[in-house]
Amino acid sequence: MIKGFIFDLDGVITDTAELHYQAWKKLADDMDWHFDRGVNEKLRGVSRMDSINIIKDHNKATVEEEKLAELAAMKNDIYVASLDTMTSEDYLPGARELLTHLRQEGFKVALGSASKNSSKVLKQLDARKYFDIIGDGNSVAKSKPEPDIFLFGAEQLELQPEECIVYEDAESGVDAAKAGGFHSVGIGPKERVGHADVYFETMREATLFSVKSHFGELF
Ligand code: B16
Ligand code: MG
Repeated sequence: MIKGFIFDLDGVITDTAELHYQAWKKLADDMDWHFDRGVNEKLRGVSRMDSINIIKDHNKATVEEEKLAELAAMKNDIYVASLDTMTSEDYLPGARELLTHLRQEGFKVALGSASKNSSKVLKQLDARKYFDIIGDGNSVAKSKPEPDIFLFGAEQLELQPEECIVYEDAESGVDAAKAGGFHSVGIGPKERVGHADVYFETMREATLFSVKSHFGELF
C-alpha cells in the first residue's frame, strides 16, 4: 500500500534551473569557460561539486581540487543571493495543489533533493509545512543515482521503499528511485524520465488522481 510520497525539489516543486544556469554562467564567463543551456541540462539533479566537474571537463580545463571547491562556493553565493527573488508564487503549476491534497488525505511526505540550499528554497516558497521530513544534500554523502537520499526519506518517514512514490525530473533521480526499490513518477520528456513507472510532461498532469489511476491497487 502507498503511504508516502518523496519529492525532488528543483524541477518538481519549483524551477530553480534558470537561477542555477545564471549563476554557473556568471562563473563560467569570469573563468573564460564555455557554458550554455545544453551543458546546463546535464546538471539537472547533479550535486554542486559533480556539476562543476562536468563544466570543467566540458572545457578540458585543469583545476586543483581546492580551487575547484572555491569556484563552486563562488557560484553558490551568486545562486543563494538570487533565491531572494523567489516567492510563494514560484511553485511549478500543480505542485502546491498536489502537496495540499496529500496533506488533506493524510499521506506522509518527505523531500529528497540533492540541493544543500533546500531550506532557503522551501522558506522562500513557504513550503516547509507540506513536508514531514527534509532530506537534502546535507543528509547523505552519496548523491543520485545512488538511492541514499530516498532511502533516508523513507526511513525517517518509517516506511518501506515499496510504500512510497518518488517524484523526479532528473534521469539520475529516476535511476536512484528505482535502485532503492521505490515506485517512481517522472516529470518531463520521455527521453529523460521515460524509464519511470509513469511519467508526465509537467506537474500539472501529475495529480493525485492521475497517480492513483496509474498505480490502482497499490492505493
Ligand atoms: P545546490 P534537486 C539539484 O536539486 C539541482 O537539480 C541541481 O542542478 C543542483 O546542482 C543540485 O540540486 C545541488 O544544488 O548547489 O543548491 O546544493 O533537483 O535534486 O532538488
Ligand atoms: Mg530535480
